[in-house]
Amino acid sequence: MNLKNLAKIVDDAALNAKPIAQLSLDNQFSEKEAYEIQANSIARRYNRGEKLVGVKLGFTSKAKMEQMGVHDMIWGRLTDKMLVGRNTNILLEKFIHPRAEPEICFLVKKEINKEVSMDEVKEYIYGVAGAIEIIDSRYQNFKFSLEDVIADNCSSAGFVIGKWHNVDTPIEDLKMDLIVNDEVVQSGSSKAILGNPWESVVAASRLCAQYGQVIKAGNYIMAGAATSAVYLEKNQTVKVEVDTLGSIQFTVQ
Ligand code: OOG
Ligand code: MG
Repeated sequence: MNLKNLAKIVDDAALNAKPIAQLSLDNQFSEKEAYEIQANSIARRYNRGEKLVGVKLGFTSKAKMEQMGVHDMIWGRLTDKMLVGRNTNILLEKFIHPRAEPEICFLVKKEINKEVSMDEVKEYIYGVAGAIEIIDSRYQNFKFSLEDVIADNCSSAGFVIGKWHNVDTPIEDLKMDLIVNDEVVQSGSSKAILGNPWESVVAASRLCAQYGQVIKAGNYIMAGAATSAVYLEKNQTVKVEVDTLGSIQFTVQ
């Protein structure tokens, strides 16, 4: 089994918006190898001119772990091409079967190149914002093992960031609603994210240090969803409202 070949398979699937069979059905690979596949697939994006702009965490809430049937936290990479502007349209045909989920995003102030503790984490962060993540598993029926989803860059496909707020803005227990065409379809609290979304920054620092990934100043860290994700359809207006952080929205065309 060649990890580079598997990386090409997931990358092509993302590029062409064509679903693939789970890699783990025909290949046995470890979690560590899954991260190598991810790194190789993202290297292909860098070769096409995409830039790393941050990292995301996945399965930081019970709601997400239960929805997807997995048991552990994962991390993936965000590139500039995935950043979606607020109030813009996304084209459904660019994705396979996209879903949206409510998140919190952090803007990094000081390079994170080691595991940081909860006591010092705020020194590394410039601001916090509400956010929406668009995930789009490259696997048929959005079904995968933990190794599969890691190899597939944790389903990352897009992210929309709300207005930035000061790092001292309380974010430990904010109501987070996912609203589609004026109907609340998911409702939760930021507390669902590891008990406190700041724990996601600590976890990102630990996981990235473990895999040798530096998180640079100016990069984003997506904390992971507070609720289950919902499928997107044409002509939807998708909005996330995060209590004092405000709302973020986009439309689907
Ligand atoms: C994997 C990505 C999980 C989150 O916020 O928990 C994730 C998936 O659900 O497809 O982004
Ligand atoms: Mg997410």
